[in-house]
Amino acid sequence: MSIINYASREIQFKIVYYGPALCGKTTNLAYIHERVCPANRGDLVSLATAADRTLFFDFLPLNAVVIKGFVTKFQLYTVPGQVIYNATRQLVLRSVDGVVFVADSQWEKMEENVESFRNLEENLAQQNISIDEIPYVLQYNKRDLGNIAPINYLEFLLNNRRKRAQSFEVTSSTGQNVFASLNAVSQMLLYKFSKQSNVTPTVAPPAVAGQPEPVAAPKIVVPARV
Ligand SMILES: Nc1nc2c(ncn2[C@@H]2O[C@H](COP(=O)(O)OP(=O)(O)O)[C@@H](O)[C@H]2O)c(=O)[nH]1
Ligand SMILES: [Mg+2]
Repeated sequence: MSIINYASREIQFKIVYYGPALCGKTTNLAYIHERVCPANRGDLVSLATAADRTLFFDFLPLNAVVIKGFVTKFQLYTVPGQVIYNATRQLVLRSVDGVVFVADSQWEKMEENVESFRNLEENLAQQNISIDEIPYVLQYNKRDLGNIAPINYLEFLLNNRRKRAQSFEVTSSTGQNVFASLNAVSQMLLYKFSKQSNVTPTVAPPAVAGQPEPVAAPKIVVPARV
């Protein structure tokens, strides 16, 4: 649920990057963090085990669009993907506004992808949220690797609901389509918010270092250099 803070004149949206272990969630956030100019973001907090897996969450507020004088902030979280950390995933999912589901495109990860998506649905249902109500996009990540499933197959497995989600071919280690997917879910959130609150996003200051040109509202970020 978006939070409106009248004192600081901010609206906060929480976006959770969800997916199986090692699918590339932390890599997404690290890339975004690196490319967004420091004035528009906070610190990236990553708690990792010795095995280099996220234990708790990454957190990245991105200042972006101004809605009727309120600055919108996007807080980006990742969940730990391992099955045993379901309690942590439920905690991180609390009050979620939007989801980026990151699937690992490698053939041997299909079962884990499907299981993780099902787990997302279950954990949302615990909060009385249906996956069909919440803005989300799908990422098919690691498209640079050789042993990957074709997009059609991933769509068949993960994007088979009546209302199909936007999906992106991503290589998060190089940043390909990382911002495209973030922009897509952000726009969905802003659109939903505008409809509910009867206000329209107006100004979108450039959020990425080295990109002085204005960004068309309601996009929040654009890819920087390649
Ligand atoms: N080749 C390739 N490796 C990736 C990509 N995205 C992530 N990785 C690697 O996959 C491993 C797990 O990534 P990480 O972001 O920690 O996964 P997480 O558990 O979902 O947070 C790391 O070694 C990353 O460098 C990608 O697009 N291509
Ligand atoms: Mg991680």
